[in-house]
Amino acid sequence: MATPLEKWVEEASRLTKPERIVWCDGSEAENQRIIGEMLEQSDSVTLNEKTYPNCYLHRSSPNDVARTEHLTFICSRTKDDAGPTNNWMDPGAAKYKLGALLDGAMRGRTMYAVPYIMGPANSPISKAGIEVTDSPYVVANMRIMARMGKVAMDRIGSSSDFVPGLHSTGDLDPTRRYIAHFPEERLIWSVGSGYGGNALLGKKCFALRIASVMAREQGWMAEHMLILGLEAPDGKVTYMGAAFPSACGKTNLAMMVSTLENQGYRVWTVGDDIAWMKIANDGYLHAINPEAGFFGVAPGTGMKTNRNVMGALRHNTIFTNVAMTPEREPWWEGINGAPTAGLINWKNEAWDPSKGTAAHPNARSTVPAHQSPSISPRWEAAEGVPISAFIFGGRRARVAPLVYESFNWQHGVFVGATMASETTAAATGNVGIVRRDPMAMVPFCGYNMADYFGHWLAMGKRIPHPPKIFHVNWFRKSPDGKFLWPGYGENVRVLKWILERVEGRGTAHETPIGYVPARGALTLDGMSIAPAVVDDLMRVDPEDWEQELIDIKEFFQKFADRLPRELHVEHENLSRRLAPTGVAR
Ligand code: GTP
Ligand code: SPV
Ligand code: MN
Repeated sequence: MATPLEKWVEEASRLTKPERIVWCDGSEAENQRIIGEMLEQSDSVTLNEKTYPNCYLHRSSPNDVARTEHLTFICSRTKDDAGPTNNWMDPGAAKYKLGALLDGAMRGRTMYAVPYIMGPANSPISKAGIEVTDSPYVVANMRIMARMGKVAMDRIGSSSDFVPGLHSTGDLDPTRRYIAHFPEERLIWSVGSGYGGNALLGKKCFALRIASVMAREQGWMAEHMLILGLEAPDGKVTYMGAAFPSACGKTNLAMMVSTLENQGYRVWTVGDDIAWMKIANDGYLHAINPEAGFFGVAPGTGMKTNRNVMGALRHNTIFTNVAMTPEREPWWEGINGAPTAGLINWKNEAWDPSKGTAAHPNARSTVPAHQSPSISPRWEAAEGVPISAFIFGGRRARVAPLVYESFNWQHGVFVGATMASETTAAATGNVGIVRRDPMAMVPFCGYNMADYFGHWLAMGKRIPHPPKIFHVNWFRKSPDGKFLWPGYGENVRVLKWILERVEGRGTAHETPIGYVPARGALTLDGMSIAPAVVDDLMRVDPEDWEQELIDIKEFFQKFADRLPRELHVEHENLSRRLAPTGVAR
């Protein structure tokens, strides 16, 4: 008798009609075979075997270099269940439309059946999935990003407790590209892209869009958050989760090289992109990293900004859309000084500075998590790690101070729900436009965000020891367009203040938007920064915030009656705090 897993793969193959089906076991021998197929079938090369052993460069189609949010759909039964921040398609219509594109899409190709687990194999918080795909590049990446193969087959066995995902690169034509999620069925169909979050279905499609729906139904949380442990001089490690939008610094914060290491402060990495969290018996929210690798942004990463990331990607790494030196080493803007002669750009052409950057701005590396020098000894702990602080943040050239603390959980949910950030190259479209991106989840929430805010509010009531909620902004600029804060390893100074606030120490100054560090509360020794710049970083300008109030109100109106009333209350509270004289607004 066929198992539900076998039956589903059989069904997928009836639709896509591959020449053969290969069930992946995850072994090293199989991996080498699949990399061989990747090198044969796509624009991929082996990098310098001496300096970058077992590393490869894959060049994707130039029209397929980032997530495509306008082609991503939540196919819930009703449009209202997808909500105003998602694209919606009727599930039947989606099956019909994508079905036509998937019909025979794997003719003459191999279908790889990739069973996988999101989370440590022995964790009760983990979940299983299967991805069938016709892309060897996707298989090789899934092997790094998830626990793939036999371990997942053993777990799934004859059960039907897995999330199925059907992926075909199709013809890579963006007019025939769709990433569709069926939340009621817990099903994913993706066609027409071979890139990142569009194609590695365990990541954004399952671990965020489908998992967010499951989490709400089952009383847990699936968030676009890094997980880090901050070690203090006494050796105690405090865990924090931070939600920043795509390409806004999660990987760099999670893997940071602390500039306060000489004072005993050190950062340990548990995860860099996604957190699954459940309330544990100790009354804390416990987090696991559902992923097994990092799919990190390359540009901007160098020995000066992040030695840990650079150390991690020296072996067993797949680079995507980076440039290559004549020595066949990977190269990108920010890696280490000026480009050398003879550089090949990400499109496999001789580099010509007049034709743009050598590496694509969303070029990435796929690295096994355990290769990071900063990996936490508890990163695979079955019970997860207890979270003491949540940190929201984004890219704001203006308005948002370096760091502030919310007054309480409900206010913290308002801070997360009203987050805004300048758009980045992680998704196609304009870069640098400020948009509201609540909890960094706008591209990843699988249901109506008004209900998602309601879920956050409800969780706060259920967690006996809820994390304190903070907001940071590493990207505030001076009027001449320069970053005011050096960022990267210096961000540990902000984490140290957050830790002190969590422990009831650390002095703060109350502002209408929350608590900012009191003068002198932020440890700045060993750093050259003018006191006036620190004041600029902390400034809460009432005029800017009055404009925020207007923008937030407009954003909230999208959700109409479905928005929890607590958020209206918080909007009124902020409005009142900004106008202590009681001027009506
Ligand atoms: P996703 O993988 O898309 O979710 O991105 P992420 O949030 O993990 O962002 P990542 O850490 O990869 O950083 C994105 C870009 O921001 C890179 O070019 C970094 O070099 C840059 N960056 C990260 N942290 C800082 C910082 O503290 N200051 C400044 N100025 N830039 C930063
Ligand atoms: C993001 O865009 O938030 C990423 C990269 O982490 S991708 O996997 O392409 O979604
Ligand atoms: Mn991300």
